[in-house]
Formats: sequence, structure tokens, C-alpha cells
Amino acid sequence: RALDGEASFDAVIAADQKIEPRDAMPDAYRAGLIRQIAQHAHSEIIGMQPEGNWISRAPSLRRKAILLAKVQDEAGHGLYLYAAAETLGVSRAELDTALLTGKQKYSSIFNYPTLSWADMGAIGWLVDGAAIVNQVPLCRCSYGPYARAMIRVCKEESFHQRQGYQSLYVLAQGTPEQRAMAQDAVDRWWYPSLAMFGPPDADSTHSAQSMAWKVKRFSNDELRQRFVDMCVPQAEILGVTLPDPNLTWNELRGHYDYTSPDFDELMRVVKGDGPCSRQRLAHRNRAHEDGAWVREAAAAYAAKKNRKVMA
Ligand code: FAQ
Repeated sequence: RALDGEASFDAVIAADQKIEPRDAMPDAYRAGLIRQIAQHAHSEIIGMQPEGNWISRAPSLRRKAILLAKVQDEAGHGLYLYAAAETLGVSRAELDTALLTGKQKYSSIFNYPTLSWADMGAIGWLVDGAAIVNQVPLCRCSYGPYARAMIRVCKEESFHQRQGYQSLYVLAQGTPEQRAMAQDAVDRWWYPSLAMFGPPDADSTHSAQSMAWKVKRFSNDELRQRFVDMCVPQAEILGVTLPDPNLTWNELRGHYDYTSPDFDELMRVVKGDGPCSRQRLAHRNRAHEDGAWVREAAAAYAAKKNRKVMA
């Protein structure tokens, strides 16, 4: 069934059903989804760089194979997400340009450097952990293609999270140097991971509309809290300390109290002034230029095949 009007759009949203690409939808719904899905896709693609940095320096063949597979999965996630965005009427070339020129953003987290091998564990545990908390509710998002892409992404992401946790666990049980390296990685990744959930609810420009349209199912602060509550017992098992002296169980709220990340820093990073922002974008631009011949060859091959079909 293709929906043909605003009234039916509202009815589908109210009934918790899915909006599909050919359905009528408000322009702002379409634009908002393109914004979020594109940012999400770009995050997966730029997110390959911090970990890609360690593939050639992994401490064993096994760890190298795992890391290589994880980074490949991230490329795959980017591609499902670009495909979901394309169903809204934006082309892949437009999305590429928007990323390469800095017009569209990607997650703040990927503008931080990966300084040691332990960062691979901390990213898996904390960054993929935060991504799962944020993305599991997106499997119920009102836009069908995005919701369906998220199901597979979340399955793979939870595997990524487990491998990061296991890798960090091994270091945290290792020599004093390895334990210090694990703790240092957790110290550096904790607050940037909390910032992944976005600004506090009061400053979140898109939340209200996005929740009314059932794109977002929970607010930024609700998900951030859920992440903190999940990490505290995991940190205890790992034997690492989360770098927050205010982290205490609040009996009344039934949640952990915690120190918020520095939201001014988040906004600076989002605006392109993160420690690695320029490097990440320059690297992506270089890779895009280096890949020009592949795109040309693929287009020429497709044109040749088309001519054969027409003949
Ligand atoms: N970074 O009004 P809100 C991954 C922007 S996980 C950058 O609250 P919204 C997996 C926001 O876009 C990471 N920008 O916005 C992986 C908006 O700016 P705009 C990707 C941020 O959309 C793991 C403005 O601030 N995940 O890749 C950030 O309602 C390991 C106001 O904010 C997703 O993208 C930020 N942290 O809520 C890969 C999930 N926070 O557009 C490799 C899908 C906020 O008006 C290795 N996205 N902004 O210029 C979402 O759930 C939402 O878009 C939020 C933000 C929650 C990120």
C-alpha cells in the first residue's frame, strides 16, 4: 500500500506501523531522516579510521584478523545506511560530497586519536556499547528501511562490543603495564563515549519532533543514563575504574548519578574542531580520490552491460 496523504501518514505513525519509501510523508520528516541516516552512515565510514590505524600493529595474527573483520563490518554498515538514505530520494554522490566537504557531520567520537592497542578494546566496549544502546531502539524507528538496516547493524555491533570487552579484559588481567594501558584507554574514552548520545535534552534541537514521529524512541539523556547503568557493573568485572568520582548509586532514582561530559567540547568537536577532525576528513578525501578509477571502471562496466541488454 502506498500512502497518499498527511492524514494517512499520521495514522501510520499513531498505529506504530512503518512508513515506506513510496508513501507520502511530510518534507521535514524526509529531510530529518536524510540528515540522521546520512550522519549515521558517515560515522560508520569515518569510524573505520581510528581502528584501521591499528590493523598493521595488532599484537597477534588472531587479533589482526578480528580487527580487520570488524572494520570491514563498519564499511558494510555504512553501505546499508547509505542505501536506506537513498530510498528517501538523495543520491549516493550527493551524500559523498556532503561528507567530503564537511557539509554533513559524523559522530564526534571518531575525532579522537587511538593512542595505544588498548584503545581497540575500549572502543569495542564503550563506543560500540554506546552505539548499541542508541541503536537498538532505532530498530523500531518509524521509517521501514532505516529500522530494517538497524537490525543487522545491531547484531554485528553487539558482537563488536563483546570482542572489545574480551580484548580489554585480557589486558586488564595482564602485566602491570598492560593494566595501566587498559586503564588509560578507559580514562580517555569514557567522556567522549557519554557525549555520543548528543546534547542534554533541554538543548537537543531535534528530539521533540523526532520522538513525535517515532524516529527516536528515547531521549538523549535517557539513553546516556541507560549506558552508564550498564557500564558500571561491567567495569567492576573488568577491574578498571571509570574516571568519575561522582559515580554513585542513587537509591531514589534507581540509577547511577554521574558527571556529564563537557558539552561545550562536544559542540566544538561537532563543528569540526576535534583533535583529529582535519586528519579524518583529509584521509577520507584522499581515499575518495584514490578510488576514482574504481568508480569509473564500475560505471563503464554497467554502461556496457546495459548496452548489451538493450541490443
Ligand atoms: N556527534 O538535536 P540533537 C557508530 C548533533 S555509532 C556529532 O540531539 P539528534 C558505530 C546533531 O546531529 C555513531 N553530532 O540531534 C561504530 C545535531 O546537529 P545538526 C553514529 C552530534 O539527531 C562504532 C545537533 O548536534 N551513530 O558509528 C552528536 O536528535 C565503532 C543537535 O543534537 C548514529 O549516528 C554527536 N555525538 O540526536 C562505528 C546514531 N550529538 O544535524 C565504528 C543515529 C548530537 O542539526 C566504530 N543518530 N549531534 O547539524 C542518532 O541517534 C541521533 O542523531 C543522535 C543526535 C542521538 C546522535
